[in-house]
Amino acid sequence: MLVGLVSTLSLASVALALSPSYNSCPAQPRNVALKNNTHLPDPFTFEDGQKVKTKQQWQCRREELKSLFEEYELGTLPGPPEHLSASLNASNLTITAATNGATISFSVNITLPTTGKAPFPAVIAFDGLSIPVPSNVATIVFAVSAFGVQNDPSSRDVGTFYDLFGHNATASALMAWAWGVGRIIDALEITPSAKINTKKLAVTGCSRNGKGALVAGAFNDRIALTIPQESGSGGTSCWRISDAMLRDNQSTQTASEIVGENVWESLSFDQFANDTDLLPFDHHELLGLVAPRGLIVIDNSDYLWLGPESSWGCTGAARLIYSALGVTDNIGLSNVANHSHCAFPMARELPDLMAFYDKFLLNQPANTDIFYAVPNITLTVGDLAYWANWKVPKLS
Ligand code: MCU
Repeated sequence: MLVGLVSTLSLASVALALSPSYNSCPAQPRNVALKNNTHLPDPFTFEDGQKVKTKQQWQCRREELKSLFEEYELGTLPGPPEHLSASLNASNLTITAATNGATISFSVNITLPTTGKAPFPAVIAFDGLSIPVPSNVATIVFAVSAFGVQNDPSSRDVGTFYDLFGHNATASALMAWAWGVGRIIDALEITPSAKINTKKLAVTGCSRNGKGALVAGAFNDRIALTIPQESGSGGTSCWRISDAMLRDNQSTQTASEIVGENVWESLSFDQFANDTDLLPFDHHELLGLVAPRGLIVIDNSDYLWLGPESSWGCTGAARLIYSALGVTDNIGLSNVANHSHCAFPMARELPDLMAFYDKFLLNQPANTDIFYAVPNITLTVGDLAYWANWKVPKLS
């Protein structure tokens, strides 16, 4: 057995360096007066009515949206633990985190690439990989279902994350995983022998794990590329558009179903299950939290349950946020049907994914102007002008 290499770090002193926070932003509201809105809420208007006109103001609006997502849908994302250490043993990186007198350990499995030069870019894959990864990019498997269990409603507060934070933690399973991703990156940063370039990290997952990959990308600024695959409701679909689909007799997953199925959302989301028009946000803004970083949505319109129309409209609205920031091409959507759930159709979609890997992990120029569906999707439950009924500013 190889002798493990151990690195430790007390994170309290470097917390600021690890997660850039926008100190110049006003205090973020956790509670707002809920208003009925049958459109997707305007990303460019603060809760107090002020307009977002600059990129810097967008950073503050982003902080505001993060707080609202924490309060009303995903639960609180805790800060870094008081202590964190990492030990590398062959391909296993074991991370130990301690805070408030409790300690947890969990391991991720690293497969280094067969070509390329260390330190390597890497894809963090939730519960295993279901997309291709280039031969010069590493893969890091994070067993999310043990970290935040997601079998059914009885999984609430079960898993390694809750062993650390206790049962008063409000974080949903998706938010628990996002916290775990932050700790994996902390561990990689203090473990150069793992040979991973922490400036070139992607996160991916399919289906329920795709919902989680999106949340992890949204809440971790150190992720360069986010790849949610067939994530559906709770992922790249918008709650309001999915409800409109269901009203139109397209049997897709909605908030009213999801709150009873599993623990992907926090309990504070229950109040919106039958009234998503009251939400002060929708998932175009969750996607928008990833901006200006890379984001490619991989979809499959064979399954109505995944809400292909909802994901299409929602990602289209998110693209307007990227446009306002002047980086329209940093978000893509590739929806190719005729294959089973979570099976990646290589021949058609590999070039799309490769373009995003090239641009965001491999420093290669690539055309990421990719936004299409085969077969084509037309919004039947309200077009983009209806859903995104706000003005898109050119942020200075
Ligand atoms: C698309 O992800 C989920 C879906 O939200 C669930 O309703 C269904 O039960 O499982 C899907 C999944 O994770 O499939 C692997």
